[in-house]
Amino acid sequence: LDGARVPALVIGTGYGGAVAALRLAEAGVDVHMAEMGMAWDTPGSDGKIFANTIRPDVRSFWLRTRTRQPLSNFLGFPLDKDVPRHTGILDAEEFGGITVYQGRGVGGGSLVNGGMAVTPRREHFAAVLPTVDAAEMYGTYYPRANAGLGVSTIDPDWFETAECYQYARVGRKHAQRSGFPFVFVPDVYDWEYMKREQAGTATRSALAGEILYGNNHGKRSLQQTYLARAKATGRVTISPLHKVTSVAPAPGGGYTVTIDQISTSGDTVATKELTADKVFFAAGSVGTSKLLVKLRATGALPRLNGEIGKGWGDNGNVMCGRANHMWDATGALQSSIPTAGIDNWAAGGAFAEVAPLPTGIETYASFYLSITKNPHRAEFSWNTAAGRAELNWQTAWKQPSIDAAKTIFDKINAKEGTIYRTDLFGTYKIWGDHLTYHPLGGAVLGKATDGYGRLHGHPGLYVIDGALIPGNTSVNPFVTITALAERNIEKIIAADL
Ligand code: FAE
Repeated sequence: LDGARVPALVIGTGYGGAVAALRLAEAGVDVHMAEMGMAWDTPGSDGKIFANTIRPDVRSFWLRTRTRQPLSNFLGFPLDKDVPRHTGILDAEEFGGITVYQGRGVGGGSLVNGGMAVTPRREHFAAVLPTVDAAEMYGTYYPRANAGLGVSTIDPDWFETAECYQYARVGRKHAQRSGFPFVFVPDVYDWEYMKREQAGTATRSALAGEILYGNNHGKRSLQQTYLARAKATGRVTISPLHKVTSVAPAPGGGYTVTIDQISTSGDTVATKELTADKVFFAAGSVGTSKLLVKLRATGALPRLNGEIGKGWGDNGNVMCGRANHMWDATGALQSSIPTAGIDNWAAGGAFAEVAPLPTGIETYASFYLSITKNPHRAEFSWNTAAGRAELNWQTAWKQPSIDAAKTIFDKINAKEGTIYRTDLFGTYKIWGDHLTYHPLGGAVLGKATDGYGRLHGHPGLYVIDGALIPGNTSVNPFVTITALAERNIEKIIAADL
């Protein structure tokens, strides 16, 4: 790798990166991918590649000495514990006003996410990506993305009887009794496999609480879909535990890319330099934004424009739980893959997933992750003295999200005669308003880049991940990230190669 010249370098192996690598390779271009996380292809001492949510271990968190679980408390007990510092799978990256959860490893967010694969309603698309032709997206690129990702919907008959979705049926009953539209949410999980988990004929994964730290079976992450196809072309190589730290114009054309190889305890073991004709930033909204604000401020890429770092949003994520009556048990066995949601976007600005609480015991709790129409947008900037990128999001900016979520849950609580849980995010705290799973923006399409992700000022540099999307998708984001990447790479291959 050191000293090599490559036609295309892709930074990161999440959705945007995987689409770029596959389509470039199919067009005959040799691609190298640098990924700061691990490969996640080797079982640990327990015979499993990924750890369980009930028992987080060394594999669970990215370079922390104490876990930072999204749900920090239960029945008055703090859940976090000490772990050895390791290049684990889930990064809880802390900025001043928000903790941003991200996947680390070959496959990016697809390794840790719920697999919920939701295409926004077409009437909302103009607000999601105002400069993109909706007819093209819904006619060509959303279908292409859904096919490439292996998206499907739960068998509705099985849903009615499956023990592991009792929590979702209780969620439906409460939503419908308050007059809210209830919808099935498609997913990339293999539903036939989940049926066998429930029947006891396959090793349990979704039904064993596997999700945040990876699924050992059943979930189709990018490792099984886009990245498998990319590798099968024979033109794509991936270097795990390789973190890109700089990109700058090379004297003879192209770009010099500086990459730190790191150990599993996070120490740099080698620094490499290669030259790439084209560089695709696919390090995720946060990773790409942090790199670009640094490269502009330090003079490595001086012609990047003033939009770099701007337009960042949290997709309006906010979580809450409700305490049900004893006759509304949600079940001790809960599938970790959510499959249904409450759609109050048009009326109240909230789309709430009925989420699992897979503790292994009956909790009488209903748990929800809401995606809301939050108008606040933050900006990344480079702090020269501290040598790090900062984000100016403020915790108080979650208030519009809480208000939107309350349009659903205040009404349900009034109808059912129930109350919010106050024990899940601390002591006497109702709202999980300190975090997001869905970082979006920082190099917005049509602002920091042209209409197809070409960075202004430096030909041959592209953004092709969630950083392009201006802060909100009205639903879970990865299908939109994938579809936009499919659209952009098609144009780039046709026009720039
Ligand atoms: P992403 O998938 O984050 O990939 C970026 C990759 O770049 C990562 O592998 C990084 O390790 C790597 N990287 C970063 N910096 C560097 C560097 N300097 N050098 C080399 N590599 C680097 O980006 N979305 C849904 O649609 N449905 C869900 O059900 C859902 N559930 C989620 C649950 C959790 C717990 C989390 C954390 C996220 C969830 N998401 C969900 C969000 C979704 O995973 C996320 O939007 C996408 O993964 C973002 O895709 P990107 O391609 O932008």
